[in-house]
Amino acid sequence: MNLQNFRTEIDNIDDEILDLLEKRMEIVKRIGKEKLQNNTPIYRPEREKEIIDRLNSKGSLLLNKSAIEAIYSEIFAVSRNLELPERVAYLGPLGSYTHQAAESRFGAMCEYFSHNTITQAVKSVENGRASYAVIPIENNQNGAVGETLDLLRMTELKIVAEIYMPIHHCFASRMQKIQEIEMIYSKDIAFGQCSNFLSEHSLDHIQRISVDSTARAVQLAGENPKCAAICSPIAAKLYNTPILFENIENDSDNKTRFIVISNFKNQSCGKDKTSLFAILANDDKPGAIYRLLYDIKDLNINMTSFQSRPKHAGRDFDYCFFIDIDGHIDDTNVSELFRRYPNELKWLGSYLKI
Ligand code: PRE
Repeated sequence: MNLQNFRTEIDNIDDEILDLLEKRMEIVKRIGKEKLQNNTPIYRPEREKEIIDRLNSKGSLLLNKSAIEAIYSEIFAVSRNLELPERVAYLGPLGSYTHQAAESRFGAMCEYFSHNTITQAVKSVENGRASYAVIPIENNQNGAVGETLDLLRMTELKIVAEIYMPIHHCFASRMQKIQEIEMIYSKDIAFGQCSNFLSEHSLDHIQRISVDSTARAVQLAGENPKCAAICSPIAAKLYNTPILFENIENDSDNKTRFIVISNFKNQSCGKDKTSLFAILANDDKPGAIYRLLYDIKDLNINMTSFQSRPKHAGRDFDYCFFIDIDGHIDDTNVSELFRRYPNELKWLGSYLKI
């Protein structure tokens, strides 16, 4: 068979795929109508997981789980947009790592709103302008994002999904010779994450300017010939700034966890995570935290994260706790935990554990 014959065969298969997708979308539209009538959530991560798991279990020889996920995440994004056009707020600017995380989950079809701060992104869901907000919550090198934890404590919105994204920084500049660079823009934590690269290339003594986001950094570096930026390769391309070095982070396992915030409750998918805030009464007395941790153990709940945050009220150096546990709020042991602390635990959402 020659190339032309192969291509004709592919064209025929593509026609069939498109016809089938059209049929799938007709059903999706009907589901959407029903959901709108019953006022139930459009985004159902547990159902999407069920579909991916089922397809993966068929044991395709050429399509592994990542390939199936990549294809279906776009199909799901198109489906959700057909049911109800999605509006997603994110911590910008355009090309930020958060923007990339948002696109990886919501695809190319929906409407995105960039915000300068995490607070503004969350507010735009609270006031109904967006249906979801995507914001960073922690990085495996730098720990928790305090602003996000504090907002979760205050808002009535819930975490409905999490996204883990590898973070690979590059060094971008219009200068061809790095010896002639006079200023480097980036985000403070990105400078720290690339300290080895900066030393190895004798860039330690160059003036550093910290800005809000790595995308903003490369935008500024792109406008000024003697400047460079530490940023994502996607942002460097977006702002037309040549990449001189790629993967310059100290640890190639650099990852950020992002969360999706919205105003509905997920159903359990059997592999869930629940986030909560513990604001304990009598926390100036011995054993206040012990009592909670004992109950978590007593109920056979696996705790996966425990972080303290300033209470911003009452005594100086007073703390509350952000906690992740395995399980869904409707699981017997998790709901029992909340029953034991009716006024001290705030439920922040139960969602598919990645
Ligand atoms: C569908 C779309 C969006 C949801 O997030 C989950 C699944 C899909 O495309 O399969 C359909 C649907 O809306 C549903 O099953 O609830």
